[in-house]
Amino acid sequence: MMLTPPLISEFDSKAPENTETATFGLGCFWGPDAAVSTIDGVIRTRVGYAGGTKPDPSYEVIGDHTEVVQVEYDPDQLWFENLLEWAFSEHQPSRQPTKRQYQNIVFTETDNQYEQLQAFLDESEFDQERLETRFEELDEFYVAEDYHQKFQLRGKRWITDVFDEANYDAEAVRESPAAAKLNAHAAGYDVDVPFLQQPYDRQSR
Ligand code: MHO
Repeated sequence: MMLTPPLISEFDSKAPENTETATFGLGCFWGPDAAVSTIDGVIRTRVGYAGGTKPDPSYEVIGDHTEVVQVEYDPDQLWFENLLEWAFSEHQPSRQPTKRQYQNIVFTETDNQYEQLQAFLDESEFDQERLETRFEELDEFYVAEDYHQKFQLRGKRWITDVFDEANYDAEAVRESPAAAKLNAHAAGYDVDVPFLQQPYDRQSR
């Protein structure tokens, strides 16, 4: 597979401009960060802390917050309800970790998301009595430290060197649509990464 600076910057420059965000607590945020990027229509991701009251939480001093992934998606390609289906396939709704840091929380950010959540729960077969997953309105999202973002890219020099060559700093990598797809790929998911070219394609013809 060949990755070059122009391939990633071109892919990023073509990202849809109109996006919405959705935020989920689904355990240690490294995992869902990579997993959600496999979905077509997921444009960007970032991990952080939400759900608590402590101002300016950090990984070391998280207070009463929970690790969350924030997903930026294209509403023309994907509905919040599709992300709910994904979120419920990623966790066990009848179990809730005792540690607040890793709890399962579905946040809603708009009335429309709230309505989609109600519709999703009404149609679902979950035993409502045993549903431990929390539902909350998102108050504030605090972005996590750079070293937690796109965690599966850590040590994958064939990817990170190319972002360096393209002059992306840590924040630009975090916000990069290309980095999100590559993060899922690096985690071992079968994800469509349209800008990854097979190096011998041309020669073999
Ligand atoms: N304790 C785990 C989870 C980290 S996650 C960012 C680890 O260090 O691998 O909470």
